[in-house]
Amino acid sequence: MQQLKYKLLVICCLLFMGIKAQQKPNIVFIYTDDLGYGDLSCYGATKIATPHIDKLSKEGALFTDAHATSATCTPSRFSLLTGKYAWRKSGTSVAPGNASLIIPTDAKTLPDMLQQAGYNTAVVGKWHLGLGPQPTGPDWNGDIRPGPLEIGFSYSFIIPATGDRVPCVFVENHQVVGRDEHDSIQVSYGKPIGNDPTGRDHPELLKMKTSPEHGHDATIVNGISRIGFMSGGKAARWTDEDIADILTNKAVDYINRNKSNPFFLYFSTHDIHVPRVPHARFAGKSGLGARGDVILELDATVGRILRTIDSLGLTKNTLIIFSSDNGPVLDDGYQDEAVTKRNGHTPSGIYRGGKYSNFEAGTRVPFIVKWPGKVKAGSISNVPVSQIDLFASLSSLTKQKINAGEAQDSFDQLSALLGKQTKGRPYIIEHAGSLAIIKDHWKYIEPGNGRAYDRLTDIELGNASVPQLYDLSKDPSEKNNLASLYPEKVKALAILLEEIKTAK
Ligand code: NG6
Ligand code: CA
Repeated sequence: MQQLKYKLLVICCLLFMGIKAQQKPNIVFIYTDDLGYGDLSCYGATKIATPHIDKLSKEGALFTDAHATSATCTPSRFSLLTGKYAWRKSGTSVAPGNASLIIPTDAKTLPDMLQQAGYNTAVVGKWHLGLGPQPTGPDWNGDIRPGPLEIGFSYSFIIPATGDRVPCVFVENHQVVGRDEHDSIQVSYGKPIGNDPTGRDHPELLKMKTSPEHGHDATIVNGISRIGFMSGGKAARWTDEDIADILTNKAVDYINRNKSNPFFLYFSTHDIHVPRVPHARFAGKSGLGARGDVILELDATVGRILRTIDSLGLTKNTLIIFSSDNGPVLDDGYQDEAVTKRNGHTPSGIYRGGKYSNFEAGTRVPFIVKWPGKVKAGSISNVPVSQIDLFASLSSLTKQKINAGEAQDSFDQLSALLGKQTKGRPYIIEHAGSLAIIKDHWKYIEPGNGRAYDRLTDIELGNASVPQLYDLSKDPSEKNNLASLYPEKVKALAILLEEIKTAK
């Protein structure tokens, strides 16, 4: 009898532990590249329809005041994964394709924290945070480490940098996929290397012309010239048309493999970044040129991820967050008809600027959160939120402690991120050529010596030698600089920004 009672107790405990383990929600973070505030129909786009992402928003909360930390990729991703603003650390601006890993392996990262909480963690897609040791960078022909696996990911399948940078190969865990020891990969961001034709010398070989003066005219891979020189690794080189499918397949496989345990998938799609090369299924389908076509491709990708989660019965227990690493750009180096076929589409929505800009469109991005039963379906949240807070908020969700010195800039904003109408972040910091701070709808951009306008991308960068102050509640498009009218406001915001900058 005693023995039977004991057995029953053990069974109950095991069952209880099983239920508890299952209760931890899976977390899927879909991080798109260069998708603008106005690029989705759920955010008001009328020239393009994104039904799958719209569905995600109808089933969750759509945020109107959500921000990437920076107006380019590398610093936004650094901040997201470390909970520390990239501008606090030098060497975190847009990384070349052969950069060393810029996240220190001894720093506590978001995936470290989730691993500690019992999650299997994966990155699938664009990395762009460097690989390999300082100062040599990665050994493309050997073991590539440190990289994602050394900073908290259990599995990785990545594009090392961006599609427009060499080497044009995927890296799975520590190895280049399809590596051939008889055809070693060499990469150079200085002197030309190898005998592959370049876009500069052989424009007749290109299937997509580069824009004049942009630097995308080095080694040609798949008929597209890139930033940087590459030789060898012929069997490993990607075909751009297939990238979205390959990444989505890897993400789907990962979800399938981990359906019985809590997982965190950082799914970092390459669409909408240049070069924009849609699969034939999407080519010409948007009427807006390649940029519109890859938005459709991204939308289909999101649809597949949602269907996978559904078909495995994981929907209820999966928190999905969808966002972008920075704002939009039309001409980022290739003549892909993004400009000529624009047809009135406004990637930045009502906001001024775009990628690279201090103005709102640089960092104000789409942000959608779905978690059935926890986030009200079809809700819209206007509270200010920032991607820097995912670290502390997900720590709070998974009941992990953040120690002193870890994730110093990340606040627990879980309730705001789950769409509860709390106040949201007390202030937002934006980072492009200068730093800007928004508090209570007042935005201050600190003076700097950067250019006001970039001719190549046709983007207003928002740099000025004088302080700028905008009242976003009345002037969301930042047309009227009110700094000289409200010097006290300028002073107060400048002091607050300075305090945050110097905080240890
Ligand atoms: C810029 C590239 C641009 C893009 C960007 C990185 C030039 C002139 N422009 O330097 O094409 O690659 O870096 O984009 O080279 S990001 O989204 O990864 O930050
Ligand atoms: Ca980007």
